[in-house]
Amino acid sequence: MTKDDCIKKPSGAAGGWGALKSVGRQLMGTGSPVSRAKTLLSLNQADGFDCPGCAWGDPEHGSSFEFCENGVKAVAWEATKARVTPEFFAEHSVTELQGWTDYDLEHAGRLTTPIRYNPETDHYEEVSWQDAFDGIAAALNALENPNQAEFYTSGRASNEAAFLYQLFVRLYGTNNFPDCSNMCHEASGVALTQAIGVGKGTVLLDDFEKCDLIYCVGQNPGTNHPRMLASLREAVERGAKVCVFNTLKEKGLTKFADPQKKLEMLTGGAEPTSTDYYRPRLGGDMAVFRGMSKVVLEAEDRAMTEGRPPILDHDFIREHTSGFEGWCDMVRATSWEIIEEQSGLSRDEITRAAEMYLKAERVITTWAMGVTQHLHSVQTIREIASFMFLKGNIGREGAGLCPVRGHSNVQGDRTVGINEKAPAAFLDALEKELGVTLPREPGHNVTHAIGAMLEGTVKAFVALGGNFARAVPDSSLVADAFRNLDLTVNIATKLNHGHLMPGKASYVLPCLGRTEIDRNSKGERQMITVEDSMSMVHGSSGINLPASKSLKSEIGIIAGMAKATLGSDVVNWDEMAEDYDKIRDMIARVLPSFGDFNTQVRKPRGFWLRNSASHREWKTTTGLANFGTDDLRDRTEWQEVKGENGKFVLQTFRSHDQYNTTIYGMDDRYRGVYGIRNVVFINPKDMEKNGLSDGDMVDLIGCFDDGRHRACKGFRVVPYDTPYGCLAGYYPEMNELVPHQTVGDQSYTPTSKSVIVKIEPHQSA
Ligand SMILES: Nc1nc2c(c(=O)[nH]1)N[C@H]1C(S)=C(S)[C@@H](COP(=O)(O)OP(=O)(O)OC[C@H]3O[C@@H](n4cnc5c(=O)[nH]c(N)nc54)[C@H](O)[C@@H]3O)O[C@H]1N2
Ligand SMILES: Nc1nc2c(c(=O)[nH]1)N[C@H]1C(S)=C(S)[C@@H](COP(=O)(O)OP(=O)(O)OC[C@H]3O[C@@H](n4cnc5c(=O)[nH]c(N)nc54)[C@H](O)[C@@H]3O)O[C@H]1N2
Ligand SMILES: [Mo]
Repeated sequence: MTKDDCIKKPSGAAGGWGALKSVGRQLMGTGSPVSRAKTLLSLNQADGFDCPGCAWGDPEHGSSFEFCENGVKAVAWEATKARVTPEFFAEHSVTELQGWTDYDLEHAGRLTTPIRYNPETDHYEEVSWQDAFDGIAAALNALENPNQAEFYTSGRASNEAAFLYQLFVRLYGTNNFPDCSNMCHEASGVALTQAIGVGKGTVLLDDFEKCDLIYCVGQNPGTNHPRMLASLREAVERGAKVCVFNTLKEKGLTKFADPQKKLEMLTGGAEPTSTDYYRPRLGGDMAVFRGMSKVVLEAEDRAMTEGRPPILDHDFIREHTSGFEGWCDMVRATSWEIIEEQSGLSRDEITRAAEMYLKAERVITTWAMGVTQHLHSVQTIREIASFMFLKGNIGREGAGLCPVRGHSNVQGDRTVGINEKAPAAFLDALEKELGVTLPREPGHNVTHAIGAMLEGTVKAFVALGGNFARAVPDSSLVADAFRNLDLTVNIATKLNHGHLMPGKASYVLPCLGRTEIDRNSKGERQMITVEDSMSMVHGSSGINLPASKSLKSEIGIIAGMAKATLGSDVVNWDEMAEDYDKIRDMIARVLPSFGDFNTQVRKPRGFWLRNSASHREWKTTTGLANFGTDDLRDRTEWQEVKGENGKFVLQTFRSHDQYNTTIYGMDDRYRGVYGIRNVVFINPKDMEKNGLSDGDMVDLIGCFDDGRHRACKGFRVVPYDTPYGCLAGYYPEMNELVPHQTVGDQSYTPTSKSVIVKIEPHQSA
């Protein structure tokens, strides 16, 4: 492919034949298409397995086959026939594998046996499970202090695995629980806990069928939550408004051809997924919502002077909220000038977007990483919540707040205790259950763990899934720190770069995936559970034969490590691993909201984990829903640089062919990019100003001033419909440019959507 073949005009709508073709390719890839098709038919079915693709909810009365390109890719990725065997590791040294791309490592296939790094030969070698467990236990027990170990979790782990893992880690003696959520929706958790007393969304999938307005902010469902497109499209079809705020014009948010609709597929039709589309600047959403609130308050004032009925829900505000007056004063005092400058939208545009709110009775606001990965994300989400309180758009049918989660069980993992500062009530209940004292000192999140690694105070790193070293900011700096560790342990399905930075003792422990049958020693099938973005908890059991006979379930691996490290005096680990019902029983004793967990979860589609805010009960400091208390920032990153002097604000996001650090393929179909990932999307006016032409190769240089040179070299310029001064490019490659020191206020989330960079002509050396 020549340089110019890489970029084409994106054509057609999201979904449709393009998605089906891609699915076909996945099915026809390695392995038998028939068995793959069978696997796909079990996706998100009451008696099948939960799709590892994303955390979007499942419809109550689902069609027989919930189609989604994202899910198909995730399933095909796991169900590959390619295998990484001990022979593979005998052939390739770790140093050699470090030179492979993310794409090539993933495509090597499924891990098959436990392996241990041999520093003398620089190769991984097969090890027995018991030797692995004993080696890990010896290294963990040799540490002076349990706080020298970090226990990372990625959000695919089931409720049962995550609960058992936190039990092990807390009994071992630390609260160091960095997890992927720290880089993801942490700001939603923090802001919603302050505002409504629960760090989760308040809507169910049904509410999308009943609302008359959806604000969809800072997310790209066409790629990342394709099943959400059906909800948006249905909303538009029944006459509801869908108003998008996204820095880029994302294809899925304009039109969607539903592959489940046969006629549409035949006629090549597609229906809109939004009615209104606004493109704010990076980091401009707080200003957008502040502006919309101003419009609502002004409309209320007019209604009052003109003797018309009020627009605000005064009963809700009086009975249910705190801080209304103070917040209103702040909103009124904010000038349109600063709102327009920060948001990049005109007063007219913001007024139009807010007028829908004046008319709507039931409103849902959804958001994802475009909102959560900035310095002032917590304040932005508080502002969104405050705006929603104005008309009581929470805790009633068809209305509410909906952070759209990433990993399929990232929400559940937090619920069952993956939390570096777990609520006291949870720790109290756990202590009562176990009859022991547990550590109370807050542990490390991802940002703290990175800091401790760079300082050299961390000695051991254990990962329940994920790809920490590639997913974090300053990834090569963090990778160097890994090499000084005494112990690294990775529980994983497939090989990734995080496994190739061995410390003194290193193990990779291969586990069963979601799609695979999990049997105990008696041959009985086991089920795990997950919680989706809408707090629905349901069972999941795989249907494929395991990729290798030597695999263990995540639960089996955790139990093995725990037993070897701690013994079985407090918890009978073997018993738990033998029967997951026992883990669920313990979860329900510690977290009463799970009720009769084992019975409830066996009902088709599972059960809803009661959410106090959805019932207008406010478990906040004031006992009420809290209006925001923060003003807009003095200056956003965009205001700092404004695209002047070759400096820009960069967002790092996902292409259509990746799952976080997993690179399925090299295309980004909906954005018209084929065969390459080293691209930077830029506004044509910025190109002109900087003397750049389509196809030029440039270097991106980080501007954070701490003496470290941050660079991504040799990136192709792609003219794109992004606001001037705002660039975009793919993660994880661009993590080299994200400084680990710039993190969200109160959330500690790396600010991956507002990185200040310079563009320079490409220099090859
Ligand atoms: N296929 C696939 N599915 C996935 C994933 C995947 O990698 N691949 N990842 C999963 C995970 S863990 C997560 S967290 C989710 C992520 O789901 P998303 O949040 O959709 O992920 P991103 O690709 O980071 O996209 C961010 C979107 O926000 C917009 N944006 C960026 N900054 C701003 C801003 O300041 N304001 C506004 N209004 N918009 C902005 C971008 O243009 C982009 O459309 O998806 C999950 N599902
Ligand atoms: N610059 C930038 N950085 C970001 C982001 C961004 O938008 N921009 N997004 C952030 C976000 S939202 C997230 S969630 C993180 C993601 O960070 P992580 O969750 O750490 O990364 P993943 O790429 O999802 O992890 C993939 C690996 O998980 C393992 N795996 C897959 N399935 C299973 C399983 O069932 N069990 C086990 N044990 N292992 C499994 C495989 O080995 C695979 O290689 O990255 C964050 N980093
Ligand atoms: Mo995420």
